[in-house]
Amino acid sequence: MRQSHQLPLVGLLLFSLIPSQLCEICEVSEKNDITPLLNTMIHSKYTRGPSTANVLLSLKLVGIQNQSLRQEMIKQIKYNVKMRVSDLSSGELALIILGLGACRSPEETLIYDYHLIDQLENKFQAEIKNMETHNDNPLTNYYQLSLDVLALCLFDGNYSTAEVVKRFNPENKNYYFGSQFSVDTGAMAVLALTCVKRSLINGQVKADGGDLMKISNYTKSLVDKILSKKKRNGLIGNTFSTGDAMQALFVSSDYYNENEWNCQETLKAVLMKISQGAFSIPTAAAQVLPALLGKTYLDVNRDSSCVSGSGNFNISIPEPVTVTPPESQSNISVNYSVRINETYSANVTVPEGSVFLTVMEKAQEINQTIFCFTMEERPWGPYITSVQGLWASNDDRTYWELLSGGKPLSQGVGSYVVHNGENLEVRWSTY
Ligand code: B12
Ligand SMILES: *[C@@H]1O[C@H](CO)[C@@H](O)[C@H](O)[C@H]1NC(C)=O
Ligand SMILES: *[C@@H]1O[C@H](CO)[C@@H](O)[C@H](O)[C@H]1NC(C)=O
Ligand SMILES: *[C@@H]1O[C@H](CO)[C@@H](O)[C@H](O)[C@H]1NC(C)=O
Ligand SMILES: *[C@@H]1O[C@H](CO)[C@@H](O)[C@H](O)[C@H]1NC(C)=O
Ligand SMILES: *[C@@H]1O[C@H](CO)[C@@H](O)[C@H](O)[C@H]1NC(C)=O
Ligand SMILES: *[C@@H]1O[C@H](CO)[C@@H](O)[C@H](O)[C@H]1NC(C)=O
Ligand SMILES: *[C@@H]1O[C@H](CO)[C@@H](O)[C@H](O)[C@H]1NC(C)=O
Ligand SMILES: *[C@@H]1O[C@H](CO)[C@@H](O)[C@H](O)[C@H]1NC(C)=O
Ligand SMILES: *[C@@H]1O[C@H](CO)[C@@H](O)[C@H](O)[C@H]1NC(C)=O
Repeated sequence: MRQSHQLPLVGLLLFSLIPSQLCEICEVSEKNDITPLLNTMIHSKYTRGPSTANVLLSLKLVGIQNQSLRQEMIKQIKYNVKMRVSDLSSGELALIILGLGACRSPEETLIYDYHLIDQLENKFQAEIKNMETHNDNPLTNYYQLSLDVLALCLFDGNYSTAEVVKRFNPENKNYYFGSQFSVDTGAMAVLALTCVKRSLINGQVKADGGDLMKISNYTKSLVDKILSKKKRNGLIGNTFSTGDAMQALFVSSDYYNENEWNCQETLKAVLMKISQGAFSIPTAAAQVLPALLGKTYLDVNRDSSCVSGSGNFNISIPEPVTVTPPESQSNISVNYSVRINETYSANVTVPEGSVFLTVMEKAQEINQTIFCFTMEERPWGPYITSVQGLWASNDDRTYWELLSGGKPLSQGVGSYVVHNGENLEVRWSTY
């Protein structure tokens, strides 16, 4: 059940002073339900790849101790920090700080050895500066700006509350992609704003009185927007935003009524998706796991949360079952289009069970000029950066949107499995 605390007179202020300890957050009762997530995270080559910080953060938050894995991940992060810290985006660095710093473990010292807080302050400033010179568009996005504020707030970095108040107004366009409110983005902002609010109340950060009021107001408005994206089945936004939304709702329970959100229902919907194999990407698994065990990114700097408590359990993780692909594959054909101002189409034949990327590669073989594309390996898989030589740009808010039957997909080209007769499209879009 969602927390059922009653604080009639004590009210908002006191609640904010003793945050979340009071909450009885809903969490999984059957630990086996999360085994597929752990499998994905632990037995994956990606553990050494770009999603390392996210996986480390997630495993530490829920108290899973696998020393060999942990050492491997820290080694990877150390390498990234040493060799290419200037190439890291602000949010990537923020996640590294959160991952290293979680649970007051020995590797926390790396944050200070490598001056990561200073570097994050600079990267955050660069985001703001880009907004000033590029029509309010950050270098990355508001999901990352929220991660930045969160990491600076939790690890005593220097940030301006006035800047946060100025930027994080819920009406800011950066919370939206197209006309759609981004639940993931709003949820991460709620976590960041909650941290800032707590610092203000505890007097750790100075601000004028109006800031606290505004931050509360923003939080309320964002929580309303998140709840308005609740689906009939309990998911909030889509499968992949629900974990972040749960975290946001855990820390903001004084901004909505108990009857506005049924945590158990949402939990059940996520568990259903897990059983269907929806979280097969380590980043996806890492993002959803903390919420399922009642944890949030705000627990990162609390000593108790990782060392003991209900989150800490002894789980033995079986080797994943490797599925052998069927012997004789049949072929399917799809109608693949690239849409810029004109639409270019081709009938493409691929083996059954192929992902979107295979279609794009096949199309490129058919006609290199019109179907050529580039991609980048990201934590969520391959990300399409250009098609026909036309490059996506954050400064212009342009990207290559993926659609099927005219509807945007909720997975990338490396994950989405195509169907016979489907109309697939990559469309030059703005967000
Ligand atoms: C911001 C954002 C975008 C921006 C990215 C550009 C920008 N301005 O930063 C825009 C709006 C362009 C975008 C596009 C898409 N996105 Co997006 N995006 C996000 C968001 C909100 C934050 C990502 C981030 O910065 N994370 C923090 C940094 C540190 O991590 P990062 O992984 O390095 O971030 C980079 C990549 O993730 C990449 N990226 C963004 N989206 C996607 C999607 C995929 C599949 C891949 C491989 C990479 C990728 O851009 C980020 C900035 O460089 C996440 C939400 C989330 N929960 O993570 C969704 C999210 C990652 N996106 C998602 C999806 C589905 C898409 C699209 C496929 C949508 C579509 N139908 O076209 C496209 C990508 C198509 C392509 N070209 O390959 C899903 C992925 C789910 C999944 N299982 O794969 C998420 C989780 C949202 C959701 N809940 O559905 N996205
Ligand atoms: C610990 O992680 C390693 C990978 O580094 C993995 O091989 C091993 O199976 C994990 N142990 C458990 C108990 O999950
Ligand atoms: C913190 O940043 C502000 C500007 O954002 C600057 O004026 C101030 O001197 C900084 N303080 C420290 C201790 O770095
Ligand atoms: C909160 O924001 C809304 C919309 O901007 C505004 O109408 C309202 O007066 C604000 N409330 C407070 C307490 O600031
Ligand atoms: C954890 O599991 C391992 C292997 O099953 C076992 O040897 C160990 O005693 C367990 N530890 C605790 C604290 O239960
Ligand atoms: C599928 O297509 C490939 C390549 O075009 C071809 O070699 C294969 O025989 C086809 N398979 C079937 C079952 O038709
Ligand atoms: C493929 O899709 C394009 C764009 O939607 C459409 O114009 C074309 O007629 C379709 N081709 C076939 C064979 O269905
Ligand atoms: C699409 O057409 C519009 C209007 O003709 C033009 O301004 C724009 O540059 C074109 N876009 C691309 C990517 O070619
Ligand atoms: C696409 O190509 C396949 C295989 O060549 C063929 O069976 C199918 O009828 C074609 N579809 C369209 C719409 O032309
Ligand atoms: C590729 O498509 C373009 C535009 O439709 C066409 O001019 C060109 O001849 C095609 N190339 C091949 C190799 O089919």
